[in-house]
Amino acid sequence: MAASGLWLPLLLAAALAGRAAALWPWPQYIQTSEAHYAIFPHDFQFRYHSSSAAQPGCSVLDEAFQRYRDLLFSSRAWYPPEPTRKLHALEKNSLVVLVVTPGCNQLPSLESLENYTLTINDDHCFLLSETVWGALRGLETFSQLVWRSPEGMFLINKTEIEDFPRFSHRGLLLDTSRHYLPLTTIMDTLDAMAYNKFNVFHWHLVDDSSFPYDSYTFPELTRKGSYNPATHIYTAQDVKMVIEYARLRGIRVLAEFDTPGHTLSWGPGVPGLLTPCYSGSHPSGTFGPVNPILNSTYEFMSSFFLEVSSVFPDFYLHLGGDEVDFTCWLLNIVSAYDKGYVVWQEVFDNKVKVRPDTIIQVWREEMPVHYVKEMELITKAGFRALLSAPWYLNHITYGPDWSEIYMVEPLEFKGSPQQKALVIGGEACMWGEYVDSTNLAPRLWPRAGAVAERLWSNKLVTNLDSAFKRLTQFRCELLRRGVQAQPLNVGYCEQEFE
Ligand code: CP6
Repeated sequence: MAASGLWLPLLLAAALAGRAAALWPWPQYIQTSEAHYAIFPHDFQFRYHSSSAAQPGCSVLDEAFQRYRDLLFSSRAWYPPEPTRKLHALEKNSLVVLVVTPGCNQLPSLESLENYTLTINDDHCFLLSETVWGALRGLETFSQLVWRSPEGMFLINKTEIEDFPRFSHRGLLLDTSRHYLPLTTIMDTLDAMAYNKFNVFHWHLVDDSSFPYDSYTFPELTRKGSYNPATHIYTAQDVKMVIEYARLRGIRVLAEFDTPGHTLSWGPGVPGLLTPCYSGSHPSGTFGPVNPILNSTYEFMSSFFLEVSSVFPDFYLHLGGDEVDFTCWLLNIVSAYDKGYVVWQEVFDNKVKVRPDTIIQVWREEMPVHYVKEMELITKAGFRALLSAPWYLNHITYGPDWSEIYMVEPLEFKGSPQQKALVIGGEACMWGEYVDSTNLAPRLWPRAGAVAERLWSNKLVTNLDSAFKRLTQFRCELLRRGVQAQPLNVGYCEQEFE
């Protein structure tokens, strides 16, 4: 399909007509023209094609139609303006959606297809996708294509887009241990993730600082380990809500329960779990990692991971494994719960025996080797890899740091095509030591967008001028949608204070 020279994977955005210039992330193939059509908000419709596998009642799409209708039209005044020139109306004043494979009530997975084609011409305004997840991506693209004339008309250019993600795991890590993040903050972040076509929320739920996950098997964990068990916890109902909110946006929830290090907050709720530290022959009152020499540790861990394996329905769980001395841990990570696992790179570096289908997440810049080399070693050993090392959004500097994030090429390491195919994607990380709900959004956006485009768009989409212009516009669109995204440089947005 993408054969002819008419397809333009790498256009300079400025040369593009209308609002196609603002697309973020950039689609795989796009053809667009100056010709455009008017959309009339009062009776515009998203409609299911009669042969679509998804039909009214499909929660994922019914709710997405409502969200995108609101995003497009609700906060914007519209009085049919005096037509100053003749405009063609959008065909049927509708976007017709055809999903090939049913699956409205399923969860997205690592294997989910997200491809779609969007056709807007004289005869059609049509979104075709294999799955509902692809339809969600296409709806987002559609919403970014609509622009307004100076007279206030809603317009969309004649456009043909064929799109699919370069990598299937496009994640964002939030840390809810160092600072508790209210549910509304998590949901707002999930919305902004969907605008960027992110598809994995890596929920670093617990850590040394606090234990907000309310376990029903071990309620003492939050009672003794959360900042405030009345207010600063995630109940079973909260977790369910987050998972469903994410699902409706085509986002998986990858829960991390980091062990055996980073577990200080677990200690008060589970006596004997942590290794006591000694000064001379007396316990010093401080604790190390989870104590590997007690059978009770293994019993606790089995029960705890049995619980979280069923509370979090995604096939994958993140087991952590970072920043801990492995010399006393001769532990084979067990796989009794029909789950796949993601672990931090130390598990690989320390040669811990893991299942061959384990996913290794690279987070260290330089140690024990540069992250590019680490990607080579992990894939050479036959493991799948996730890249995070260059994408620490909690690191801030004065200046346009998004461009460094943007220019990372996840496959730049030396290796065979088979090795490259083992890189399933990457994650932007927002560690929480200095971040809570007051500063999360501006620190994330639009910088996380640089990661989102790197993981979605074609490898050849690396033009910084184009990216800067589009990201600047996209940031204004984020503001319009209520995301407190920080500026990329001097300038202003038309709708800044709306
Ligand atoms: N917490 C946990 C952290 C970090 C990691 N794990 C971390 C370490 C160094 C930097 C950023 C984050 N705060 N549990 C490492 C994966 Cl620079």
